[in-house]
Amino acid sequence: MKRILMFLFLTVGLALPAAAQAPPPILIPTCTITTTDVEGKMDGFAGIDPTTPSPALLAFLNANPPRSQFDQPGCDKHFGESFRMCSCETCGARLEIRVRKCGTAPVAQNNDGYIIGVAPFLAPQRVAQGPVWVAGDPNEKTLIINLPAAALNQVLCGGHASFLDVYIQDDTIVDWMRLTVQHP
Ligand SMILES: [Ca+2]
Ligand SMILES: [Ca+2]
Repeated sequence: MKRILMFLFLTVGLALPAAAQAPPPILIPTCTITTTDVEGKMDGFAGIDPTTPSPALLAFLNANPPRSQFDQPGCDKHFGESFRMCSCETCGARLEIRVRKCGTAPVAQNNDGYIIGVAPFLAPQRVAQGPVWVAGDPNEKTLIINLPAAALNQVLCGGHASFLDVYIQDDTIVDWMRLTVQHP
């Protein structure tokens, strides 16, 4: 009996400090939903598939014609496509764009840029922007652009926007775009 009591005492004695400690915090994941939206067909630049720009992006493109569709060959055409957003609050997103140079002359693409946000892309309407091509790029590549939550949410929620607009300059052909969004 004495041994049993001693064992119980030791067991309780060891257990008490642990029981007195605060329970570990319960980690509640806040970004558990992932959605993916592909625009255009992943067909290796085959044929021509229509784009579906938002009204604001269409107006932006029409102000600077001509515009291009998915897979449309040729240079000096401006490309735009939009993603309909189900919510302006996100945990960030990643945009992949399959691109090809419009011609063999390396000069043409050097100055091509992209802008992502809400057309007409005034300063408060921009989530990301940058060059499409950098020195040494092959003729085709997948451009990957991370869209931070803070900038994305500010542009979408602040502007009450339903679309995320993507504009790509004039000497780049686009095969497809894929937007992967993390949601709360
Ligand atoms: Ca250009
Ligand atoms: Ca395509």
